[in-house]
Amino acid sequence: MERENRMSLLEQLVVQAHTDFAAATDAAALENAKAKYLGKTGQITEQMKGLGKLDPDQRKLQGAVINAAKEQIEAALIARRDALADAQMQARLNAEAIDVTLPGRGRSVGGIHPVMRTWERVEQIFASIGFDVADGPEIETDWTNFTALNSPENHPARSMQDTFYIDGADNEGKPLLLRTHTSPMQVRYARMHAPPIKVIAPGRTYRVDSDATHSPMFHQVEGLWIAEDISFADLKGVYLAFVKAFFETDDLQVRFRPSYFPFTEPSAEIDIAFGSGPLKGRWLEVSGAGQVHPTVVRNMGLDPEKYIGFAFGSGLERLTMLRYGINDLRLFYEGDLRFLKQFN
Ligand code: 2NL
Repeated sequence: MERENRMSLLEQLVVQAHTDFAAATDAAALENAKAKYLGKTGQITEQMKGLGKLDPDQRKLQGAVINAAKEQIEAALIARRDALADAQMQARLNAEAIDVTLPGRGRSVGGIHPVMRTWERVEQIFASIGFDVADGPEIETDWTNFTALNSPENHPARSMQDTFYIDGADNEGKPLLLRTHTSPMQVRYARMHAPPIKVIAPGRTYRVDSDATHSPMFHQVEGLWIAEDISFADLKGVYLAFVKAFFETDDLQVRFRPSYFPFTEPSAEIDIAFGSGPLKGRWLEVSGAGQVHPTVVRNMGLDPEKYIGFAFGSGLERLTMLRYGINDLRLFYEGDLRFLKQFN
């Protein structure tokens, strides 16, 4: 009688385990359900523990019966585990369904910004005529950006309205600022190299200025040539060679028009005029230039009685606009791919 009861209890456990396993909809729930039967204090385990109290004959019989039930529960568990794993895989396959008929995405390739193209082109051309390329800090000291370049102490360029100042100061307590031109790099370079010096300094520059024709960040290239025996004619020759290479034509003229800069004396604006093409015959301003002021030569650590310097500065945006016929500076900074893709 007792045996019959136990058997029916085991049968009930098997049926109950099937039901519980079926009700488990994920792996964690299934393992919890498993513990109820096969865990340390699970019902099948408890049945096993009870065997010790039986006499040997009964223990053998009853043991076999419990084992059979245990095996059925284990089989049900494995079947349910497999079913859950299959269902999970199926769900994943559905979610990650790949439509092999879709075209490939391809790898999108970045392009070079037109101003950077000009930058690279300018470096390449000047390198080919013997100029070194110098690169330096965009955060500058008041001395290298202004004082060394003969900028008067009370000049408006030094005001907060025209120059971006940085919180903090250099180790002499002087203000730090975003360079307003790349000439401070020329000063640094000249102080580190012995003449003859032939160098260009291209790079980002910053001014508090923002409208249709001015950007607070823009690019410049400045050139510096210091030697014992050069003249304006040499500067003119180099600049003419540069613009001919840059604009890929010999059919152009260059003229120097008197102007003023604090760091050069005398100073000039350089204009060019194409002999053909859409801009034919119009004088176009492309650069400032001049003989480096004796004070600036001295600030470079050189004797102005011995050395003569010539320098020029051009806007890379301006050169780019002339080369490609771009009529609005703002196009460079908007990141509109319809514009940018035309240069790649
Ligand atoms: C401009 C003005 C110019 C220079 C740049 C220069 C650099 C040193 C010494 C003397 Cl280290 N001069 N650079 C000279 C004359 C004109 O450019 O605003 N150009 C767009």
